[in-house]
Amino acid sequence: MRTYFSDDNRLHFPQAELSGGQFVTPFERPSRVEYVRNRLLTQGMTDIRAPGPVDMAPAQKLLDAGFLRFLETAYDDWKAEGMAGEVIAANVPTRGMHQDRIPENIDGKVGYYCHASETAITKGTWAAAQSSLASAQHAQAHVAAGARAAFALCRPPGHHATKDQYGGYCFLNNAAIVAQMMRDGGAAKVAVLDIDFHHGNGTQDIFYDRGDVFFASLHGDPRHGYPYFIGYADETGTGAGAGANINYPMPPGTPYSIWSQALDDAIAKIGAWGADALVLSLGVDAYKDDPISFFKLDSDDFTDAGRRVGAMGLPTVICMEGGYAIEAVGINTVNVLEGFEGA
Ligand code: SP5
Ligand code: ZN
Repeated sequence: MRTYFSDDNRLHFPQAELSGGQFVTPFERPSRVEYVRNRLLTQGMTDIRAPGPVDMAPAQKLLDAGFLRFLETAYDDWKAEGMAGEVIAANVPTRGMHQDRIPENIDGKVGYYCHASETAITKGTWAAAQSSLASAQHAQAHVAAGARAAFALCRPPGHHATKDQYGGYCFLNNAAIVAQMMRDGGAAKVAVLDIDFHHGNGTQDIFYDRGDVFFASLHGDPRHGYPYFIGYADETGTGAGAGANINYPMPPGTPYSIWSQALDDAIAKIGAWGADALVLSLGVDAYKDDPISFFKLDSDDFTDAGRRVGAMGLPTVICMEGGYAIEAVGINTVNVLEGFEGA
């Protein structure tokens, strides 16, 4: 399987993540994808290519125009306001406040466009987010040209980014944009299967009212884990999208024996729905030693999971999402790819 990967991911590396009331080095850091790249090489998956240029047209079609302008200019606007540090949201529109009036001051604007203040924006964030999307887009083009599957080693990740909000280490929703590109390229029905530990709230948001893109997410129960306010099992889609969204929230300590039942159910539902192409949002933070998650998958389980996804037999674009047990991220990610290829 071919991989697309951009060194420009390194342009995004904030000094600080707000975690437990302290600023820490972000869990989502450049070394994560270096471990994946090295593991790919070790395992002989040496077809690793830099993506060509990003195409922002599909993002502009799917996402909020003001949000895209904000991402592009936020850091410069922040600095122009005389702020000393990185861009971090401090004021957000909560219950009882206006949800639809966008402040002019950058400090207010940041709160409007952010849903999780752990995530900072730096000088290189926009360029890195675009390079991440470029990897996903060129993986999609490779599949459109006839490859069974391709791997986009995306960083920063994307699945928490909505039409108009960043957060959860995500800025542009790579998986969602690729799903739209598959639709535009002729796939009538596209499924996004999200096996990152966290609920794929951004992807759900983008397709919630659409009947042509199915979304399924396996994740930590929002009563116990980020993103906390979304990801419940009763979120099943609306309007034309009714029945095309399925969530599998699971409790702390969930082992592979339970998780894999949810995976099988999601795969069966995607099959019954009649998807003719697949996007896999691949986070490996369901791993037992992940520092910010609470499932108990072992490294071999990721191989088995990859096998089950591969057995669906669909043209597939695999987009990297989370996974923070740094050294194991490489092994677990490549295990999924090897399982997929062996199916
Ligand atoms: C793409 C992805 O996996 N995003 C995850 C975003 C998680 N955001 C919340 C992180 C909370 C970290 N708290 C650390 C507690 C350490 N015990
Ligand atoms: Zn995650």
